Amino acid sequence: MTVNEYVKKRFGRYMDQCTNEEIYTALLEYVKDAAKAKEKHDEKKKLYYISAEFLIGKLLSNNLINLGLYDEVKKELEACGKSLAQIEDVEPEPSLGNGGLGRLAACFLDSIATLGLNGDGVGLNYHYGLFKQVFDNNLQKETPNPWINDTCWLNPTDKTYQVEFGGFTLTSRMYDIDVAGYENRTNKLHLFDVETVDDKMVGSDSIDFNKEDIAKNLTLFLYPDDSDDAGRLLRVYQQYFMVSNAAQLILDEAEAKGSNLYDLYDYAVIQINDTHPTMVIPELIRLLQERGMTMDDAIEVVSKTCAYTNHTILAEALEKWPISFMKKAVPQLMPIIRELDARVNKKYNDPDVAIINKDDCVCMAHIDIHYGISVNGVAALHTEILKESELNKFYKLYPEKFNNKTNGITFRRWLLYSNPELAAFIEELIGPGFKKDAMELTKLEQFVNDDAVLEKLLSIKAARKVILKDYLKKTQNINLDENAIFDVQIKRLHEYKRQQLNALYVIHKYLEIKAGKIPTQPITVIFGAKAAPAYVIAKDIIHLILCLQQLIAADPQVSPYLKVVMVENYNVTLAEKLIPACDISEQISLASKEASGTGNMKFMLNGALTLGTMDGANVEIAQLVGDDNIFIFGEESETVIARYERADYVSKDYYEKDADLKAAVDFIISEKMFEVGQKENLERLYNELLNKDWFMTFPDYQDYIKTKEEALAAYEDRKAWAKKMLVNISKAGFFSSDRTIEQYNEDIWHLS
Ligand code: 26V
Repeated sequence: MTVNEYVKKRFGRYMDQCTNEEIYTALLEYVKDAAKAKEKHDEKKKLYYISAEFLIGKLLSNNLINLGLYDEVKKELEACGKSLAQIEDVEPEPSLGNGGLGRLAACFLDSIATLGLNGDGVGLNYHYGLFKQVFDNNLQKETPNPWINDTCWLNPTDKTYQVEFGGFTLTSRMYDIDVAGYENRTNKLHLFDVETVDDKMVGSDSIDFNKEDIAKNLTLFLYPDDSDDAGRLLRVYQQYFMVSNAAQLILDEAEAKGSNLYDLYDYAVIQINDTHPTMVIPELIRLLQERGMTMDDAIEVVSKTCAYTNHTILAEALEKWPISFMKKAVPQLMPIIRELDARVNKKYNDPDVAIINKDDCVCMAHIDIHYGISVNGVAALHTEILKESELNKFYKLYPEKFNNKTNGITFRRWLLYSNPELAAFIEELIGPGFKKDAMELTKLEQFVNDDAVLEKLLSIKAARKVILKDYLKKTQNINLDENAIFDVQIKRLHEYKRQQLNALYVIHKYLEIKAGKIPTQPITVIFGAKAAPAYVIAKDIIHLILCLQQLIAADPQVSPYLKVVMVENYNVTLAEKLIPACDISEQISLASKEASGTGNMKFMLNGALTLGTMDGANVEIAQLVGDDNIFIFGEESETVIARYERADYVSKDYYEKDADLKAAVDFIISEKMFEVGQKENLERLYNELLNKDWFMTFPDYQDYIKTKEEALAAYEDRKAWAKKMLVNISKAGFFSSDRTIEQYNEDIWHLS
């Protein structure tokens, strides 16, 4: 059946008589039917990728591409005078993730299906996801981001479970989203929800709600504010709800396929995405005991089924739940957790590796490490840091469990969909093989001295800048200069990612221009970032950037040469537009702090050059492309780790010794800034930098300025720059999530 026939059947009219909303609705059914035809149900063993976040982005075009229907649907729409781009505008983007961790989970689901592996995602059906960011008076405000309606990708199922909490029981329902692999099978993303949730607890312009009434608020938001106990406790309720449903589903499916549960690991493998799903371990043990197993047997079976991925070394992000929370929310798990703790203590007698710590908190990661088959980091450097410092004691106990799985990204979304111009050109040069085997991109190296190819790469980049300019004009009324160098930093706002360092560069450049030093090329520095609602300094950094944007735009002496743009509500859809248009990819975290980064990979694939520290996967990018094709600056992780150990960093010393740095920092609290910004916020940020600067921006400041200038100078030799772009694209194949998933399967999952 053609799309037009779907439209006719649904609405009684053909496409040319229908609204975009109606066509979208019909296309949704069309895609769902096509995806369903590719489901498989025959394999014995299944992977369950449990994650509190799946940042899936819009799905219409991606599904069409993966199902091999994109070109024909696009043509059919065009023949009726409709454009797929306009239909896509109808689709809301669900914000079911914070950033890299959730987007990684979405890329992984794509690759699992694309490789033909039997693996489903399991998570939660948040009604509003993460908040929608709006700017008001140069400050971030948070509003709800509803995405569930009658025409969305969720398919309700008849699967329901009982989930028991301390003092009450909720009935869940499972909703499924199809995950169509690229020219391969369809898997599922299972999202659990509870029918008593009351969307009306939330107004339209605020994300405040009553955190006490769990039955009504359980799945309203992703990660409610964790600055207070009520928010933190709600997160425990969410996590248990997620894993109790997952565990019941896993046992049901295994039994249905003939498992006697003593052989559960032949039917199921569970990947625990960060510690958020850790309670699946005690929950499975509990359910297996309920089904007649002894504690010893249940622990043994579960310990052979679960694997854990660590995504951060930041101490404040390693979950430790107070026993008092656990007793209130999930009292039935506490005896099991105490037993798991007792066994560890008996065996090792070391409080550092205990599950319950001296403050009566449950260390979630410790459960995963003791009672799982695998512990992996997400980039080579990150895994080394886990082994050598953060988790060293555990590494000594279980060296065989530790392994690295460098992150990856799906090239379907981040190249074929988001940059069709580049994808088509690559295909022209090396054929279509790179779509299935990303390592074929190395074939591009043969064109490194081909002027016509280099010219074309530059012209594609120029065209993508115009596309971005038009898009930002239309959607956010932002004016870009397509002739400027686009320098882009898009990621969650966090001090360790150091947007503040980039902002200091902007101030430095502004002051230079004011002093008469005019850049040879106009520069546009683009930011996109949400800050956690309770993260005060992160919000102050957003305020600083927005103030700089306003101040510079209003200064005719500076604005022709320097522009600062902070896009509102940075999300997957915006990333798809920003990344293909970028020249310089800012990856400037404090070395040792960014576990991997995945934006860095997307930029490289799209021919942007990295300006970054030796952190996360930047290290592997640098090794692959070589020193000539990347701009590296700053102190290395060993230096940073040693400085933290000595605890002798004094930011003021740097400030006092460096007049240029001092001028940039002082500008934050200048009269000019107070004219556009809030004194309180700017002074707080100034004081934070001067008296703390926990993520050590000052020691890297001069090297950053110098290296950025080198990058800007290199940009002027257009041919040399294009060569660097080509090398980056040709080496990006390693960062395909297909490679990552092959390694997970080979080393951990062992699916056929
Ligand atoms: C969590 C939290 C929770 C509350 C307090 C502040 C805070 C700060 C950081 C985090 C990070 C959670 C884990 C995470 O998102 N990690 C990211 O995972 C990506 C995929 O592996 C990786 O590319 C990023 O480098 C890593 O930051």
